[in-house]
Amino acid sequence: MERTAYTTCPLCEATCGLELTMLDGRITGVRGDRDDVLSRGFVCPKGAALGGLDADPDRVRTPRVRRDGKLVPATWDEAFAAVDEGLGRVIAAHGRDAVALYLGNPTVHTLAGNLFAAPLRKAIGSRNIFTASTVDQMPKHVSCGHLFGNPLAVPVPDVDRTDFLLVLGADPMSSNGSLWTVPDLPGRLAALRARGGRLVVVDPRRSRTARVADRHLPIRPGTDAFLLLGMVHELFARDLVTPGALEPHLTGVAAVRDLVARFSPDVVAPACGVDPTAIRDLAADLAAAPRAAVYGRIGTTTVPHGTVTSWLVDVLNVLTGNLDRPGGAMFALPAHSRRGTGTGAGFRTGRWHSRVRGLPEVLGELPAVTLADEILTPGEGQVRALLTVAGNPVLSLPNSARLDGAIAGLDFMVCVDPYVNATTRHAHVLLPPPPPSQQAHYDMAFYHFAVRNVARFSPPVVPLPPDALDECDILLRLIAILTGAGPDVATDGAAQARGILDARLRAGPYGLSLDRLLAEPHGVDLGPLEPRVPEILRTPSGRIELCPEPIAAEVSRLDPRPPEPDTFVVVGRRHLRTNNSWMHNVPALVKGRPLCTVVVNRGDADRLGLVAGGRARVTSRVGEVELTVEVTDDIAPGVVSIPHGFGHDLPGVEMSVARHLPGGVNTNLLTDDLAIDPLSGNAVLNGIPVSLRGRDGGDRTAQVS
Ligand SMILES: Nc1nc2c(c(=O)[nH]1)N[C@H]1C(S)=C(S)[C@@H](COP(=O)(O)OP(=O)(O)OC[C@H]3O[C@@H](n4cnc5c(=O)[nH]c(N)nc54)[C@H](O)[C@@H]3O)O[C@H]1N2
Ligand SMILES: Nc1nc2c(c(=O)[nH]1)N[C@H]1C(S)=C(S)[C@@H](COP(=O)(O)OP(=O)(O)OC[C@H]3O[C@@H](n4cnc5c(=O)[nH]c(N)nc54)[C@H](O)[C@@H]3O)O[C@H]1N2
Ligand code: SF4
Ligand SMILES: [Mo]
Repeated sequence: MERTAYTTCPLCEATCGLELTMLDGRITGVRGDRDDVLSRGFVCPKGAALGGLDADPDRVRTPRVRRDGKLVPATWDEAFAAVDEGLGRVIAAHGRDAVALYLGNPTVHTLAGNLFAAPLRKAIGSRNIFTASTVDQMPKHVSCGHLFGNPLAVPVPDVDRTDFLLVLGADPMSSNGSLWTVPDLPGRLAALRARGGRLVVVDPRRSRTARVADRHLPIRPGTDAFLLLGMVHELFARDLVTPGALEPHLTGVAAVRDLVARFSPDVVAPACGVDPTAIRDLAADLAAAPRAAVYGRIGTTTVPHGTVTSWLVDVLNVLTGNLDRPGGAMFALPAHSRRGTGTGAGFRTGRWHSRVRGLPEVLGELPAVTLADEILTPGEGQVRALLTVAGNPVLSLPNSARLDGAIAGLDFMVCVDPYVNATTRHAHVLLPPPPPSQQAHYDMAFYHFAVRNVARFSPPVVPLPPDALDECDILLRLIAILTGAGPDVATDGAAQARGILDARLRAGPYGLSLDRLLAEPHGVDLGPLEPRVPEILRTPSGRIELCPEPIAAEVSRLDPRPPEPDTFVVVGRRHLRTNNSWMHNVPALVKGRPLCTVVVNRGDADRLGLVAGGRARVTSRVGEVELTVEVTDDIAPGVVSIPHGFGHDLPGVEMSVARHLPGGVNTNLLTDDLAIDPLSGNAVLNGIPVSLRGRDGGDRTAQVS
């Protein structure tokens, strides 16, 4: 019989509430839940395709163990015994640092990952902990760590109450927001403009978000730090610095003024490619707006000075008095969190360093760019075994051909993942979590970045089949193995997860409980964001430290230089129907025009003799790929765009739709594992120098930088 069920979309950071139509244990229809307290009926094409993703015939539902070179079905007991044997062997012979862990993006979406990834990291006892954070947002954590003493205190634009929103290096109309849980952003931006507010977008591409903006400023990739330094300079020069209510909670304003003194708009303009008048006007508009917020994402983090850029975003919020006030950039207060005391030990990085490149630890992990080095370089502490949870590093990390080869040579690999993909095809043991319909959901991570305080718990809409294992149990059994309790420990992960969540809700700021949330399938609205300074701060001074020493030192090394002539750089892009590397196997999401193309500026294409629909070769220091060309006026000259997450046609991949996508290539064959943001170790994925030529090459080659 057909029935209706409510759940939370687990696919992106917007955390939409969904109304599902269920028939015989399958999702047959998906709509946005109109009664949802946060998403109010919004749904995107990915959420609408949840049924297809949930029931994907290529989804692995039985554990696999490698026998005679093949990944063959096994029982859970056999699989965990193989893990115990394999990891035990490596640890006994080479010690715990020989085991590396890579946690991928969905670990912050699942209850299992949110609750049990931390104890898993601890149980491994290795310095070689890696996550997708260092190919994503680590610069923001480092900058917030230094500013607020609290790396998880990331302010978000209070879009529903603001008058002026400045977006840099983000395309939330395509991504639906990131470090900003903001379902129905299209509706919220339309409301902003309808009430007379303005949206300005800084992006080398005329992205979907740029298209709905009042103003689009193209910028040279990787140079937002210079634009923002010029704006901060202008605020001081025009006496527009007005921290307002933040004043008593602030130190370091004068130091920032001294630091930016050499970065006038005229000095930075040639480096970032934005006209000095435009920089001055932008600073003036930001200062003049009654309530304003500055927001930066991938184009401000996965770039050479990601931490400095992320810091400048919040320096602007602070100096204009917009941090922590309604309509500005505010901090959420999740129902499962605790209020702080306003001071703490502060933040530091580099408590240990990576063995090969000496890169500093950040938040207990090492930069993912150096995973291949740690596997390939012989010596004491060499990585010989890898455990991945919800990650596809072979497609996601830079210089992935090298990483793929490194992973292929490991002694032992365990993957917790529902697909045999580019990465997990190398597994010795594959442990598949159940599909979304069979997992409980509560967004422990994303409520920290929500535009409104809400709480929603979604129990599984389909009971777990007897031969499946909740992902909480998968992780708990791995923890048991790694702590020496053996492969046969009985766990009750789902119940344990509920217990922990209930306790945290009860101890939390709103005194909620799991029972209360179970009774409210559309979520509980806990109100608009409220000021949290100073309580959220954890700096030793109890103040916002606006000019932290490590960041100041990095700024003093910056050199605003114009780019070399005739060079190309590559940037990414996201499409509404994708999510990183793992949604290309759902026919509804990949139908139509191929999504993986190289987008080239019309003038550049003409000069190089490239034509729309023709082929181009793109070459970087580390590799070369060939793609179909799209020609447009919507990208700055000298910039080309290629999306990431494609390139599934590798031997052994069991994703029958994704494998055969026309033209899909892995852009991370081009990105360079040596290019990092020094303060966070984050990968540089945007602004990588490349050369570009038609398939027949010849004399139409642009210069490589
Ligand atoms: N060039 C370039 N590279 C990029 C980016 C870019 O913009 N440009 N973006 C970067 C960013 S922001 C990110 S976050 C990373 C992502 O990097 P990764 O996290 O390594 O990659 P994903 O593609 O998100 O892979 C998610 C994996 O989780 C699996 N999975 C899905 N659901 C579940 C589940 O419920 N449980 C478990 N255990 N597994 C599940 C999927 O099958 C897939 O293997 O990529 C980065 N790489
Ligand atoms: N549909 C969809 N949604 C997603 C994902 C997905 O793959 N598909 N992935 C999810 C994940 S893991 C993340 S982290 C978020 C990311 O969320 P966003 O950051 O909003 O994602 P992008 O669409 O990559 O937007 C980055 C923008 O930065 C621009 N850009 C590149 N380099 C620069 C630069 O140097 N300066 C400036 N100013 N701009 C630059 C690019 O042209 C692009 O428009 O999206 C999440 N949501
Ligand atoms: S916006 Fe994100 S959370 Fe909402 S339906 Fe789409 S994928 Fe799901
Ligand atoms: Mo991400």
